[in-house]
Amino acid sequence: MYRLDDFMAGIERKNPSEPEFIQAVREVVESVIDTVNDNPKYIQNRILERITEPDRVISFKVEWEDDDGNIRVNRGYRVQFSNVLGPYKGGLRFHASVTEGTMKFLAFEQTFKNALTTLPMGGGKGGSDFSPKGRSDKEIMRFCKAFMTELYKYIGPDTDVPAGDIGVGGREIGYLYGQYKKIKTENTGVLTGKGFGWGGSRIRPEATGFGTMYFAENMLHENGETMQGKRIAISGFGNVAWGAVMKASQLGAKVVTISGPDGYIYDENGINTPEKWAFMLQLRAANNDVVKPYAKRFGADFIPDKKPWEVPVDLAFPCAIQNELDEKDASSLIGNGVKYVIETSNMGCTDKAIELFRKNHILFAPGKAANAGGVAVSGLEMSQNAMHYHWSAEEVDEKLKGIMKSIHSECVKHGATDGGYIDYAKGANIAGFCKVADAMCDQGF
Ligand code: 2IT
Repeated sequence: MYRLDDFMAGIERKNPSEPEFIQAVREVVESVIDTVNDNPKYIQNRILERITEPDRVISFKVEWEDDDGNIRVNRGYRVQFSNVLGPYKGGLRFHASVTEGTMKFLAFEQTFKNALTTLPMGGGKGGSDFSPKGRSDKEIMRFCKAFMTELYKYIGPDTDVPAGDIGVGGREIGYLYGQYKKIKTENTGVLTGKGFGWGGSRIRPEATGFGTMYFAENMLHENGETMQGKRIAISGFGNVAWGAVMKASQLGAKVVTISGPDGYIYDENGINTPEKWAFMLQLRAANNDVVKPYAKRFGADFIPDKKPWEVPVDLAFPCAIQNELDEKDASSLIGNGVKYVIETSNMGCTDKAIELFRKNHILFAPGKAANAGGVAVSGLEMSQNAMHYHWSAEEVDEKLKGIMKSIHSECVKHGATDGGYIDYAKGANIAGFCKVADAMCDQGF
């Protein structure tokens, strides 16, 4: 018999000063502990101990030269968490906040998320504490090339397939892929999120944002509602927020906020035109980490140093970074009548915020379910690369919709409670965990 607090005390001892990893593990173990205790196979196979320990954590030095000729040193990481279901798969994050603990939490989450997609992918994550903010295009290229000069040793199309995450988009994937090819002379699908002209998949840039809206649509339908006319708050302004804003508008909803580290934009008219979407891409490409210029360009309000969760909305989509939405934000959303919170950043809500949503019966979708569309289309990119073929945008979009629908059904199946409330977080954790755990039992240790 496992007890949550005893098990977590062991995790805390083993992973000191990694609060995000401990938080991610606690969320999963809390959800699955009854399932584990009811299943002698999981106990005998020591699944809880084994599933919370990464296969390996790789850290390496990245040396590069800035535009003024100074030599810079950053730390690079790749955490290969689990390859039980397939090659390690997960993004690369370039952000000042990156630490070994961040990488471990993201790789752990990725393992269950990838399991939920039903595609054959294990879990991994990588990145660096390099901050692209304020860096020129040439500096980014030099950094990416130096990073890949180390990373290439550990990856391969059937071993470990990285992709983008915060600070790593199409531009960065291009430089990373270019360097991999220079070293290996190999045109393989070793990275996903590639440009369409050189092996990338249609819809991959949009996939995380589209996927989270498809997931939300499924939640609404489950509740007898539709997206039409709903007011939506979104945080962030990068790749994920961009896809989400576009799809929400296409589905007839009105997105009234986006945000950056400098504050948030309130656009009463809705962020609903191709010009506004294109401007978001410009903001991201400028590497300044600000959203304020949107306000001037489109006559919207800019609220400095605040988060968008004070705006009354029907649905909220945190799309920026871990723990961006806390207890206070949750209270203000609930006070303003929010009905659905769809976590789209990885672990975007604190545990106290989630507790409040549960207590108030606000439907809460966890990131590992709602944002799985990104990695799902990465999985489809791997399939297309392996076939030396590509599918049309319509074909990929249809597959993405099907995958999000099936993840939603899994959450409902495992997360339904007696009172009728659906605990999506619990459902996602149980569904993802059992898939990995069963495969571990099958494969031995
Ligand atoms: O968090 C994520 O799922 C991603 N950053 C995408 C990973 C991927 O391999 O496409």
